[in-house]
Amino acid sequence: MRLVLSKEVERAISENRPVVALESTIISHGMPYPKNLEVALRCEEIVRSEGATPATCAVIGGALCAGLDDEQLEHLATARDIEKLSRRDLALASCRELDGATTVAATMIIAHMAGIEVFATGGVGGVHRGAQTTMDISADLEELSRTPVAVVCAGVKSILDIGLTLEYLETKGVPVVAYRTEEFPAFYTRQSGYYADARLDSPEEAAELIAAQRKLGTGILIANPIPEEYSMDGAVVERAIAAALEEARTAGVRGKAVTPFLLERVRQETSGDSLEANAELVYSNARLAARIAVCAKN
Ligand code: PSU
Ligand code: MN
Repeated sequence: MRLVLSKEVERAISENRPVVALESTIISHGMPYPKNLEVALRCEEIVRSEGATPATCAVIGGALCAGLDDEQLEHLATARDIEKLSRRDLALASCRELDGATTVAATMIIAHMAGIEVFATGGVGGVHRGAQTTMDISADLEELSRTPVAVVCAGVKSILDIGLTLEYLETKGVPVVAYRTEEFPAFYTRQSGYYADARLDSPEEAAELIAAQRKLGTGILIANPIPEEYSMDGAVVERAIAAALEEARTAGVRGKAVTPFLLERVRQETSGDSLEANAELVYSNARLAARIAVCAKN
């Protein structure tokens, strides 16, 4: 497998300057065009404005890429034949010289290969509702248990079973910390009814935790709640999610199609409000991740 760093990312890493990885499944499969491209570009801008270098990750022509140019971002945002790639798909995508968007799991792998320790996204995958029978558990959780990259997210959506997701992470030895709150957030809302293992109040504290965790070779989940002014009404979100889950069940959606299907249906059910909230929480995560990356190099 070929790892390709953009010039900018390569230079930042060789000079030991802060770099923040960004994922691409959110671009190709998590948001519609043109919002997806706008969000991808804005995230890079935010990371730069905080003094770090953005490294959006994807697979292009079979190469594992960390750092993309605007043309590549546009390709990921508009082309219809972009595969969704998680850990199990990377080797095949490489052999077949595919173009693909990377999930949290696959982005962590590329980030780690490149020497990047901090990664910002919107939401991570988790244990799906009904996983007791479907066994649908995102490979993101397994990756967090084996790859030392800190993932800044806004918690997980309640399309998942949040309680079981946290149990799974505990079993796998992944620290789950919340930023400036005790509660583990539920993506569109700041509340989930579940607690994180610990609260962090500054990027410095997060950087210190990352340095300590490095010795264990395990990832960290840093949950940064959606900014108050953009958080949604929990009841509205729950209704949309219930409708989406019911539809996925009757349509018999399976495997890696489940998460994109649910995300798209929830977006439609909330008439686009959720898309705005989604964009804002990703910006907030990119900013926090950049601040953490900067502290980690000081
Ligand atoms: N959850 C979101 N938005 C997303 C995803 C999850 O709120 O875009 C994407 C991420 O790329 C995540 C992936 O890594 O879905 C998880 O997919 P799966 O459940 O198939 O592992
Ligand atoms: Mn799945």
